[in-house]
Amino acid sequence: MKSRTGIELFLSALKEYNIDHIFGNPGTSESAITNSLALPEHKDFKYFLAVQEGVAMGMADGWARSTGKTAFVNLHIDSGLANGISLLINAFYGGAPIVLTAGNKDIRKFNSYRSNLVNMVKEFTKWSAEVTHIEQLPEMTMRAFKEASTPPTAPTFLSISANVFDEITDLDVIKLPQISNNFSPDSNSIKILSDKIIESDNPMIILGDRISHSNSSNKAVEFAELTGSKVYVSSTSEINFPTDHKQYLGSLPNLLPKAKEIIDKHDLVISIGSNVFDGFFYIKGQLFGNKTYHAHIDSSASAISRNEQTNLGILSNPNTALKSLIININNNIDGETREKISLRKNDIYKESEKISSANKQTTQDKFNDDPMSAYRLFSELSEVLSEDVIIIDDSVSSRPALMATNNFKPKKLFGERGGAIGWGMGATMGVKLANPDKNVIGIIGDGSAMMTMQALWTAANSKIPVIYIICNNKSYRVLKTNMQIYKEEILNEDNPDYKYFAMDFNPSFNFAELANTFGLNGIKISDPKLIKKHVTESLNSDITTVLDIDIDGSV
Ligand SMILES: Cc1ncc(C[n+]2csc(CCOP(=O)(O)OP(=O)(O)O)c2C)c(N)n1
Ligand SMILES: [Mg+2]
Repeated sequence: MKSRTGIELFLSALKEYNIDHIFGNPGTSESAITNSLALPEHKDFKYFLAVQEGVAMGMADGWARSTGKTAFVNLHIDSGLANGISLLINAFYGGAPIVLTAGNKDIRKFNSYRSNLVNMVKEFTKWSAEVTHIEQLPEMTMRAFKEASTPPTAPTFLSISANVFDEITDLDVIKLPQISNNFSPDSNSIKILSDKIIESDNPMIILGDRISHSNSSNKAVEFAELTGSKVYVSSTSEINFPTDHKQYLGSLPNLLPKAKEIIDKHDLVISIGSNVFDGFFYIKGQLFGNKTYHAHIDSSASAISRNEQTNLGILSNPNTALKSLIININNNIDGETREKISLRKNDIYKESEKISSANKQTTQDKFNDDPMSAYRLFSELSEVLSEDVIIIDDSVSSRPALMATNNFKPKKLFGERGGAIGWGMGATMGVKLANPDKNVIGIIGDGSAMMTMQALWTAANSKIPVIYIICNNKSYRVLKTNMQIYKEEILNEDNPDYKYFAMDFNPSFNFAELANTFGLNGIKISDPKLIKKHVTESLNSDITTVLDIDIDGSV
């Protein structure tokens, strides 16, 4: 076997694991990497330089979510890693398959401000380890990729001591195993749940992002229609169910009493690929009472009965479980039950129509507001969005307006996970790199955009043509709406006096001018009538456009 350096072995492993995009920001501890990447034999690696680590993390997250493949990020030692951790948190809670690495100081210089990088990221990675000897490199690199890509997918981390890259080895790359994640549910549990569904008077489904991750949206539609269930989503950032479907009733409220009010109306709730409930504020109580039978199907064992009372847990790929349930129900359901389901569906259609009418009314009421409302902005946008466009939603408090004025099909929108702001600027470019032939529009709050504004430099440097729509409401508006919930629902104040401390931007940001300084196309818009024109002109452009749109920030 031929001898080579650790860095050459590592780059061969990346090739073996189908990595050709590298998102990163290097330092001296990564000299071996940049030294080798400059060689002609490695020209097939596309390196995307981010000038702030959050941008690299956002790009990797967007790319991984859109391709379903494992993304690779390399950051610099403790300092660079620290900058990346904020958006690593989003990737971790969202389950994005990402292998993150950082170079560390030579293990032989142990006492020279050498940090324990693994300790820094342990909380937000599925698996993390340090490679201190070249003999460990093949196994640990393979393990990092295997852990990241097998369900539940998540980021993993390798700290690599500088000596490892320079040492010589005759070891070879270890291939990744072929692991099917198409695992089937237990047939007895499927029988129990099918019977419960057939007996139920008003079943409800709660879908989560592992529906989208397992490409189960079509099966979820078939299942909802067969069973006549109401469909809610909970703590999601993907489109798991077509939002214009007549059985779709939106997001489960994230305040416990309001979510419980909905749950209590159902004799059967089936959570599928879902975290079920993730309310931010603590409110005493349990989501499920004893009158509701709660079944949970998931590929993540830890998601089942994580907090909620659960009567039946089914560990399975959601797609396979839904297929089995559909077959089982079809084999056992009688004509009378089918009739009952069909009547029940008419009631659900009426409920969803009521939601659509209320959304239309709000849009109409706010249509001529000055400054323009988020509803007007997205209603104008809806007229120029085709099936061909992918949306990155980091619109924060403008999200309800986006969802009220537009319908989305699975894989047509990727949303922010919650946690850290700053995700959307990088994620928009990551999704574009994954879909070079599609138009990708990032809709981003001004506060979130400002966190990772350095992304515009990467858009210019790496020539990644996307469209950013910045919701310039001149504030951290969501902090104001959450302050209202805090005072009313948590502190139970009778006559709350709202003082929105440290939530306004004065001066406000001029994103159009910022874009222009990077040689990009920056346009400031205050007149809603200009939105369609500018969006249309920006589609298919070979240069990034920033549409900086002034919208109302009042609460
Ligand atoms: C890294 C990080 N810092 C601070 C916060 C707290 N935070 C959550 S939402 C938010 C404001 C978002 O503002 P913006 O993007 O302008 O959207 P808007 O609320 O105005 O719609 C802030 C500061 C956070 N989530 N993450
Ligand atoms: Mg804002």
